[in-house]
Amino acid sequence: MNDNTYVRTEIQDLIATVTIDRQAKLNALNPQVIAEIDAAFDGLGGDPAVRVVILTGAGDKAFVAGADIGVLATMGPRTGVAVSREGQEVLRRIERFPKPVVAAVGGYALGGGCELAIACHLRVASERARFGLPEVGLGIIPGYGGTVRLARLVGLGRAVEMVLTGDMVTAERAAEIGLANLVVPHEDLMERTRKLAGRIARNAPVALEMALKSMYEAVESNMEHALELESTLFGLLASTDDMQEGMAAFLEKRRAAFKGE
Ligand code: CO8
Repeated sequence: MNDNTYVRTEIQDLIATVTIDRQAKLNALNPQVIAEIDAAFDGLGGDPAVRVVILTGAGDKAFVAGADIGVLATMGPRTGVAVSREGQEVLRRIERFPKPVVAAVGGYALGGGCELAIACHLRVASERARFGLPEVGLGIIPGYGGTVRLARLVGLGRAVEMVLTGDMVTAERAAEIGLANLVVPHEDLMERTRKLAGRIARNAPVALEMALKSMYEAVESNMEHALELESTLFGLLASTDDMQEGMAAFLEKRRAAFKGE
């Protein structure tokens, strides 16, 4: 449906797969790639044929090897802020996307690529995946939310270690510290990611959206507000046909057929 130069989208069985394909540069993010990722997500939020999104990088070597260093090398202080903010906005959109977004990481997820994976809700890593934030070796810091989000995922101590050393971590280590949700054989990456996405897609779409909203707002706010929001969203779901269907299906010992209403 959305085929740009570097980003293509395929939709099948309620799952949209968004593939970043700039293999000659290990899928590095230049402004066009960032804009095309944004455009790819445009239609997916409101498309009832999509319940889960998989984000991946083409080829065998990389998810995304970072922001394009050739572009970064030309920036000045003002453009530095601007390119950082533009990228942050797209990643923020992914983080707050109303449908679950799963990153399938089959190789390097470095710098902006690691940050992109972290902005997704879940990460499936192949055994070849390598995560890292090597920015300080280039004289910069992570600028797409890496200094903010990584600590929430793996804890401050581990995040500080990754950012200050710039060292890559293996898929196995990423799973140990909570950076990857699952590690799978390289050749099974897309199949296993689709399987996970499929398990999620079977659930009630509005409940998925409200669950994400409640969890992500909770980590950004105080306990009282978060608990109140959870109750409100919980109550809201009682107005959905899908709640009636989900509970009826349980009581009638059949599989629920959710409509997202
Ligand atoms: N940017 C531009 N080009 C890249 C990048 C990148 N991040 N990564 C790889 N490439 C290019 C290489 O230059 C090379 O191009 P060419 O063939 O034209 O010389 C091609 O991709 C293949 O790469 P290699 O030959 O280097 O492949 P290797 O297998 O030898 O090495 C590595 C793979 C280890 C991944 C290596 O390519 C590497 O170290 N890449 C850079 C990784 C990196 O430092 N990433 C962080 C970049 S900074 C960043 O992401 C900041 C994010 C926040 C920005 C906020 C403000 C904008």
